[in-house]
Amino acid sequence: MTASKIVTTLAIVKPDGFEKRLIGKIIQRYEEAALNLQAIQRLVLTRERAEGFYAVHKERPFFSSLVEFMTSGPVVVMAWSGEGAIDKVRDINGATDPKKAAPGTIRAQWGESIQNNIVHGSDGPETARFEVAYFFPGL
Ligand code: FUP
Repeated sequence: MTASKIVTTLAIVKPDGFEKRLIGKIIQRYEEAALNLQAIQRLVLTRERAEGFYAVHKERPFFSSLVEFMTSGPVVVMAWSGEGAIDKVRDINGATDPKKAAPGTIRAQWGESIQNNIVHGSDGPETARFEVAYFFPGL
């Protein structure tokens, strides 16, 4: 038997998702994928905290606009665990560009642009560890 591996990933409802009142629907999608909510917080990111979170993108042309957007309103940060949690959240979220996201995904349904794409999900095990610890150092 293959041993199952429980992992924890970070998901964020971005300011556009908060403004559209999608928090409940987004949580429902992750729960329907048998993921378990480990931690959740509603907060408004400071510029410094948003810059630190997206530090890997700091040389990219979209960085300042992205930080501006992520600090423009409340976000909901959540840690979700389960088998394959990282991939499950990314599959449910859909491709970065809502126009390219598969039908039925969160971004296809509600995203408006590559930047204003409703949700974030960690993109791999290392990123997930960094991102979960960034918001929930106790986990
Ligand atoms: P994702 O892993 O799907 O969140 O996408 P990336 O890590 O490639 O990008 C992180 C965030 O940067 C995206 F959610 C939105 C933003 N971004 C832009 O604003 N413009 C771009 O061209 C690419 C990404």
